[in-house]
Amino acid sequence: MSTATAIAHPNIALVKYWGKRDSAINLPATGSLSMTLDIFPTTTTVSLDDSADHDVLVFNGAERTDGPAERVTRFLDIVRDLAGSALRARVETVNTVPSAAGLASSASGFAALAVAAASAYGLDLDAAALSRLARRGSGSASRSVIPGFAVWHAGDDDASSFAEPVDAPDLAMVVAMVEKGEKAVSSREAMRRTVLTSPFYPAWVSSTAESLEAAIEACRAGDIERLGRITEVNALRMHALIQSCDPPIRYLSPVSIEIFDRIAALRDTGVDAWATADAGPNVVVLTRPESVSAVTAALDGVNELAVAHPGPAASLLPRTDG
Ligand code: 2P0
Repeated sequence: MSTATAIAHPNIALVKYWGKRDSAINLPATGSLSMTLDIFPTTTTVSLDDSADHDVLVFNGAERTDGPAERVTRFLDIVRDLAGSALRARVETVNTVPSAAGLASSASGFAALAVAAASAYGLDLDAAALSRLARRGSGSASRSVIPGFAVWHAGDDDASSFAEPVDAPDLAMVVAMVEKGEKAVSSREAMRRTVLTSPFYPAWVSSTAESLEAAIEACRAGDIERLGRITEVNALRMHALIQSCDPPIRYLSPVSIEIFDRIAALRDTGVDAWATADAGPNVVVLTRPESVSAVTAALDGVNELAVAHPGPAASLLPRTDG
């Protein structure tokens, strides 16, 4: 029985993915830029089972038969199609990132699943192909396959929509955990609602495409200040966009806003630090590695904090069963 285990880490976007051009294959409306973290790994084992007539998902020790299990089966169907296999699988996943709290748990989850499932089903895929495959599970997972900084090219079809590495200056992130609970509206539903109802959506698409080009240029030039400014502006534009849906959605809480204010005040004292937030109230601060302690001091007493640096590619773990 073929089995494989993979590990992957979440990523935080500096220029965000928000809105799909094609939801059937997760083609994004724009490209995006992210840093894969070195904390909060997801470890996933895929074991093929020739006697089973359905897939099994065990998530953090508990068997699931609801939405996440159906999403895993739909993803494995794509892998089975590529591999020409009908075998069902047992998927055991251990996720250390607080799930569904806007900290990219689906990114590390589907990146680890893509790498483990590709191996278990005998597919030999390069990094771009793994990124494309992970994208089918969750858009942002395309970037968690890649180490460090990654650009996900929007592309115009399945073949051209994948992430690849980009050179970047030395940076760190401080994650401020505001809440760990499940968010009220999933990113998937919120993106759908945004595309359908926000009058600002076309402006988001055009301005994000411009921000992405500028951010890649800043990355390659090592221009941290420019990259940081683009990161914070893009995050606040995304949250303004999300708030403009009908019915509206608001992910940032009063504590999140307070953190953005504290980071702006810290910047006024000469420290390079910029805030961003994904589809939830947690805030992530981009900074220079030498300024991490200034950032954590500025956030003292507010939150549970975690410090992250650029992390590794999603990868297979050596087999331990001999
Ligand atoms: C990002 N987010 O670029 C943006 C910023 C959240 C806010 O990608 O529907 O879980 O699975 O493709 O990847 C979260 O959306 O959505 C996300 P699907 P995904 O990181």
